[in-house]
Amino acid sequence: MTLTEDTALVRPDATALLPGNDPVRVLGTPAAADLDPEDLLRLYRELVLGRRYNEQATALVKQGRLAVYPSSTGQEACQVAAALALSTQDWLFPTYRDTLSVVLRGVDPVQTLTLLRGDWHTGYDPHATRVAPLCTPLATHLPHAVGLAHAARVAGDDVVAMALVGDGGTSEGDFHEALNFAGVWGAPVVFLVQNNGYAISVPLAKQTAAPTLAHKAVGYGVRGVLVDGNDAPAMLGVLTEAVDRARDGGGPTLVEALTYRVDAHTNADDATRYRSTAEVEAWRERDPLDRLERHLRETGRLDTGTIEEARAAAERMAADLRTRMHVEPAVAPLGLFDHVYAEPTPQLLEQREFLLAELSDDVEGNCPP
Ligand SMILES: Cc1ncc(C[n+]2csc(CCOP(=O)(O)OP(=O)(O)O)c2C)c(N)n1
Repeated sequence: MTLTEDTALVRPDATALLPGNDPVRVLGTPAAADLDPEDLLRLYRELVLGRRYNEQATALVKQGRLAVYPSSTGQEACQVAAALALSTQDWLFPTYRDTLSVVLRGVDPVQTLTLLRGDWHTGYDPHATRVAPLCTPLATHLPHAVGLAHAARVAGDDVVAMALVGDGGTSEGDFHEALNFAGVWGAPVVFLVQNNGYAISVPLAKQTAAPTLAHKAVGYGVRGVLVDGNDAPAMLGVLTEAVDRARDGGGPTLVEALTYRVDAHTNADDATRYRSTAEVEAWRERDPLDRLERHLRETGRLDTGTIEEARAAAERMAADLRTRMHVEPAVAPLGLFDHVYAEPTPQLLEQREFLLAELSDDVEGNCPP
């Protein structure tokens, strides 16, 4: 057998891996009629909650209670579906923009926002919650997700990892290394790329020449799927299928969700400097919450009582978050140095001593170590 023939034997069928030309869409198609009404109502309630959570967190920045908040307004269908597609034993690997997914996985919202308040490395226990810390360096969490998923499989544990990343993050070396390892090992991992059109001010056209971000999977032997990220039922369907496939040994999937960041990158960004109001308005027309609500009303599956109930639950969550975020947290400045390395470096110890000396000089005793 020649080398070429040998290679041909192991080469995956590229056409089976390629994303379809059209993104998967469910709402407004006959397929929508087949969806479980309970699932649709659950999605609706979570979207209402998610929108309110984003509004409240954004307000907390203005009130000085959060240092920064990268909003996921407009991307809630991705956030909700990512959380709902996972089972209890699975792991979520979020970025700074994915706190809504973290909350919907069951992590306390105040603990979720601890990093963005600037109090501590992370406010929740990743092992207990099966949610990795919010990742700020782009894409560095993706190899971690693959490693965890692969290790779980080797150990015989039933675990799938879902790793979230933005369109800009797909240009990072870590993204490519993670895809490569996931493909080679057939790791039970799902990559959800939320393509919201921009990496801060850099539009997608300046980010990549690839026809779609889902195509990036194919070079690594990973399946790529393109989905309308503002269609909540489509998102849930595609992600659930990808998670089930990974769990059954079918290997990794990369899902590219076409969506839009309606707010600025963070409160520190002025988005009017790089995109037009008309563009934002056009995307507001495709708002994931409005679309699902309209669909449910038109098909007679949503009554006023259910809408009011969903909004009231969202208000209760927001009021609780507001009250608890207005309580001054008890911070221990020296804790900054804990958990950074198993064995602290000499430089870290030196910095710790420096801070200790500064704190001891504080005659008012306002900053107890
Ligand atoms: C390794 C690295 N380089 C640069 C940055 C600075 N940075 C923070 S957010 C961001 C844009 C990321 O865009 P994208 O991946 O599309 O995600 P989005 O913020 O739109 O959710 C950049 C460049 C960073 N956090 N990490």
